[in-house]
Amino acid sequence: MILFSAYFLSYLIAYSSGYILQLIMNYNLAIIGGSGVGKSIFIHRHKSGEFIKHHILTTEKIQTNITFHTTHGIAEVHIHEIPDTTNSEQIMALMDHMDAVIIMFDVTSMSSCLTAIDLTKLISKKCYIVVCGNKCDIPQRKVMAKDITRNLFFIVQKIKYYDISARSNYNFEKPFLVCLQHCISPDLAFIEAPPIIPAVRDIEILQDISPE
Ligand SMILES: Nc1nc2c(ncn2[C@@H]2O[C@H](COP(=O)(O)OP(=O)(O)OP(=O)(O)O)[C@@H](O)[C@H]2O)c(=O)[nH]1
Ligand SMILES: [Mg+2]
Repeated sequence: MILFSAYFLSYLIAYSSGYILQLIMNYNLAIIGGSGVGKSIFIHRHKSGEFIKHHILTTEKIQTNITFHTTHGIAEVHIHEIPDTTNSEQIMALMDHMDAVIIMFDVTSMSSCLTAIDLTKLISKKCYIVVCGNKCDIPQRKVMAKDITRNLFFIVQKIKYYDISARSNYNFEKPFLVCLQHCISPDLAFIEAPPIIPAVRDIEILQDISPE
């Protein structure tokens, strides 16, 4: 095995059991947003397929690795959950080491949306951003997709926004997909589905208001 790195990417060349050369690309991705918006659950859902109903309070930055099998090879994504949205200097220092950022808010909480807008203003010049409004399975939403896109288009013309639900799996793969498309290639697709265990109960998405 040979390990080296360049421009935030490192490539691990390894022989698989079938003696086929595999290229493993490493990326750092931050997931940041107010407390309780669903960052830990979203990461856990990707890793194990399971949806957890209780709040996993994250008190300090934690790192989790997820492997994605893509049409452009294997991507090892080092996901950094950042629970503190208040320390701008620390956030900006962390962004120096990130290839992309998912800014998450809860569509039932206007204050979490305002935090996401502030974070986008702070980070947008430094890092590629995908903004996600989580919990869109809940019918009593307070923030519509147009509220966030209208505010954010003033800041970043080409910002990507998705309604998502870690519970119902709506647009579940989109945030990681677009980050990897940005890092590797716009035509990248996943070739292996994550191990999704069906949500606790089927929840109908009442409205599809994502811009895409
Ligand atoms: N209905 C619904 N609830 C969700 C969804 N995603 C997460 N939750 C719930 O939201 C709560 C908080 O989720 P966490 O992932 O622990 O939140 P967090 O953003 O990691 O919070 P901190 O670590 O405190 O910053 C939990 O009770 C989850 O079950 C979703 O898509 N829909
Ligand atoms: Mg957490």
